[in-house]
Amino acid sequence: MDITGIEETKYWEGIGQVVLRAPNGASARISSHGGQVISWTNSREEELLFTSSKAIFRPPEAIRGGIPLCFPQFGNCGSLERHGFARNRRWVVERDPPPLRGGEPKNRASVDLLLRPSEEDLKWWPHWFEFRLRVSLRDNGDLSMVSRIRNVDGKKFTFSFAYHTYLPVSDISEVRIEGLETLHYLDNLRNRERFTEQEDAVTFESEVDRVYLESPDVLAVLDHGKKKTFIIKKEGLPDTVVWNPWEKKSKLIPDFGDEEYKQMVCVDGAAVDQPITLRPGEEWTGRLELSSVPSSLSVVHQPKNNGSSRTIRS
Ligand code: TA6
Repeated sequence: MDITGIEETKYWEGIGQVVLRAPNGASARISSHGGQVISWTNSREEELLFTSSKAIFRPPEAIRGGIPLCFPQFGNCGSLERHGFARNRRWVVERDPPPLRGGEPKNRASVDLLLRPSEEDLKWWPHWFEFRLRVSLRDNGDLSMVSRIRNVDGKKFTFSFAYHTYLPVSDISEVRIEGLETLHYLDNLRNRERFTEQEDAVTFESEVDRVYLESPDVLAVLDHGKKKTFIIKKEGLPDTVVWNPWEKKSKLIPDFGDEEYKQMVCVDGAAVDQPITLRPGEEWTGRLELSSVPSSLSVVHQPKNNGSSRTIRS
């Protein structure tokens, strides 16, 4: 595979990793365990994803950090493991995947990974699928992920999905999320009851575990402490999950440090509230693009007209 900017690292306990490198020195590291992006660094080699110091990088645990892929379900329902099994399976590099609809800009370092269900998976979720993930690194260091899920079964199936994105922050008290104002959300801390966001930004003073519905395709996560803003762009992902476990819940998570809630926030592009149904032969695509820009808190954005035009001044 002669794609510039890609190197496959040696296998460790049978778990391979791929490193993508951009001309500006940015990089992304993807593990075959879970098809998970476990590192994304900028041109100054600063890490732009959070990973717990207690993360376990091998089955049967999902890696606590980076961008776990939650499929075929997000959440805890039925017989499947929480957030589905995709993040806990061995993915393979696909050398010659079917072309992406709409193509992909040239000169990008990218890798394609593929997951198909095992016989064991089919016992728990009896649906044949092909899950193709393309991870790309733009020349400017932005990270792009495209998930394509195809129904290759003889009957329809329904799933929910999330890019469970762990973002590092200076201190959770310095963080505000813009773009979710006025939206309805399901509060996982209050029996998934529906509420309306009253604030002009989401800030954190305690545990937050919410699914914002029909959220815009562009969101901003501002970190005043680092004077940095993450820009999240998504497509095919109507919901946004926001999670910070805060102090009490952190102590109950074995592969998470007691104090680590201060240095992370999950902001997930997701399709959760309205699960997706595919008939045989149909394919769903969910795109996520992350960038990190210098910023101050003086974020100015256009009044939302059709919900899409937003200017973020950095
Ligand atoms: O809403 C996010 C969430 O579902 C939280 O309830 C919390 O469980 C988090 O995901 C982490 O889940 P995990 O299975 O990765 O520990």
